[in-house]
Amino acid sequence: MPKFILNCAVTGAIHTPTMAPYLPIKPADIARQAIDAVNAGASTVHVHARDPETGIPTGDLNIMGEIVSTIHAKCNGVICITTGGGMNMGVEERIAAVPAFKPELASCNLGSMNFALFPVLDKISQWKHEWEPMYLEASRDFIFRNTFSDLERVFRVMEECGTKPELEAYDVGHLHNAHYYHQRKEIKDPVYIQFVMGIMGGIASSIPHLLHMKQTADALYGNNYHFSTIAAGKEEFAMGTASMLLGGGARVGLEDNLWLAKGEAAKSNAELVEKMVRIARELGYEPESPDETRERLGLKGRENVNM
Ligand code: KMH
Ligand code: ZN
Repeated sequence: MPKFILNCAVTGAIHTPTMAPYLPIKPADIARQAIDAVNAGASTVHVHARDPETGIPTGDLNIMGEIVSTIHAKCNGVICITTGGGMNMGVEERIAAVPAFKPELASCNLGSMNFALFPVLDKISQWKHEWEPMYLEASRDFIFRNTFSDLERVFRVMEECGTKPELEAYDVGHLHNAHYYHQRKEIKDPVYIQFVMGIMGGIASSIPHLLHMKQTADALYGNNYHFSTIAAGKEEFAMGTASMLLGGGARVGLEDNLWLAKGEAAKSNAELVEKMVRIARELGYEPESPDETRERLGLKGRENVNM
């Protein structure tokens, strides 16, 4: 059975409590859902921290510490800590969790870009928390900052911590940005790339776009790289399946998608993982175990983290 990397992104910093009643926001709930996702078949879990009362994204290391130490204590999953953080966080605050917890894996966003969340404002008028409409509206004028000097800083910090960057490519140009540093050996082999699709400001979710991202990565990295695909929203399973059939992995989770099926909200991250596992097995594929993913990506091992 061919194997694939199945990632689960548990809470993120895009969806807000009013639009996502099943979104975990308290540290214990975020950790619980991550553990359940691993038990359902995910080999890596991608985590953000939120304020336990309001759900607003936060860089508070005590909260992130509670989340990752609970996951680390209770399951064998590979923990991928965000460095994208939330729109309300600067670059230093966004990357502070890497030296603090020295994770095996952490996200690294490959370029500065627009990052729209405001379109949902047309759909919702009543909000649980005051910060929600302000946060979403702010994305109209928000630049998701990831300059080349930011990237060099992130690569240096991750190198010092033995943390592998999960390279988030929101467009083809981002693949070339990373290639420049790969040529300079500032990104070590094997390269691990997430094709991030469906974020307004980046590449849209479609099979021709996915093929273009894949063919560009093939041309730049040969076969010495691994990839996985994120598709925001309802295209999550279609693009995840296409990615798997192309030899890559898939990311599911409430960070990127709230829907189990048309009109049916996912009640947990594990439900989304279970659906992707069902699809995969129907097609003769099997999700990797966390240790198989560690081997594939050359990760430092869970005994070398600070959690
Ligand atoms: N939110 C996703 C579209 C990060 O956390 O650094 C990409 C992401 C980035 O997960
Ligand atoms: Zn994220």
